[in-house]
Amino acid sequence: MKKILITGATGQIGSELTLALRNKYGTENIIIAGHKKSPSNELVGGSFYCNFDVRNAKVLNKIIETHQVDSIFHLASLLSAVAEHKPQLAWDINMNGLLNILEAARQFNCSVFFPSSIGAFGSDTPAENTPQDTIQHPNTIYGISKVSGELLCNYYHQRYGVNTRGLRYPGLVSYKTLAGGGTTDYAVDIFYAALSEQHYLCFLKEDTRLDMMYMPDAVNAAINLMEADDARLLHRNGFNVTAMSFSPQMLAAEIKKHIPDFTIDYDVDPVRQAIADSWPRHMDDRAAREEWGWRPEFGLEMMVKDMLAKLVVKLHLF
Ligand code: AKB
Repeated sequence: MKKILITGATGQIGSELTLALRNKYGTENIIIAGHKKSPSNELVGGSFYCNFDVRNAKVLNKIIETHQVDSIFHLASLLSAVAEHKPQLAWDINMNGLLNILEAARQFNCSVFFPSSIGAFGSDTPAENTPQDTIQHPNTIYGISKVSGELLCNYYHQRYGVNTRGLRYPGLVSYKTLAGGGTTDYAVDIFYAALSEQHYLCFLKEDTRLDMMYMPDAVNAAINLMEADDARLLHRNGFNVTAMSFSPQMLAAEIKKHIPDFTIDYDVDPVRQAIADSWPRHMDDRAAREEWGWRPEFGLEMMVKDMLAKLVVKLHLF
């Protein structure tokens, strides 16, 4: 990877992946793209920033050609809950955006990273130890776009030799940028509420256990997969990766160890609850461990401690 384009750079993953890639590959070699949200000064940090919609293939191709991009981290997409409210728009952005990226990659010989999700599974997938290769019948538009995205990336590799690689991310917890429109967003919101009000009203049921990961591990996973030796990869797209599995009740109990007055109540949102109920509780990520050395650093305890420490500084609560 010499010249890297990151789409969706202002989002939850993008805002941290950009900084990590910049540290590793140099400011001048990172081109960041956002659309709806303005980038912070920290995010731009001397890199070239462009504002464009990934559905605009002409602009995308021009950026890739002008900057001689050879690798694309394609993060721009609508998340599960917001997609359920705007299914046609979600399909348009998630699928046509990806198709434009893959076409550009084919034309300009770029590698592509595509983040899939636990959303690529459905209710008839085994929820415990969810295998790498298993039934994928999601019943959300987000999940359908993710499983289609995995297949499309595989197709571009087989048919055109495009170096596509991707992960199935679980819910991601981070302090720099809020998630937005996802089903697992509660696991970020809860920290802000715990610190500011010592109380959180959760939109998922207390025992809804899902795979989760702290952002530093998510960022490392993306970079390590893209740098992995091609000869070792039996899979390419949709690698299961997980770091922990917890429910709102379990997360609240861990936060309470640090904020003893913290309490949680539940006001369940039926749309997000139905989505969560169709997702795995714990994926088997052995393929990622064996094929490119996946190994997460953060478990629940370490993550909660780090999140609280970082947010205390961010929110000036000391
Ligand atoms: C969401 O909740 O939509 C995402 C995801 C798990 O893909 N965080």
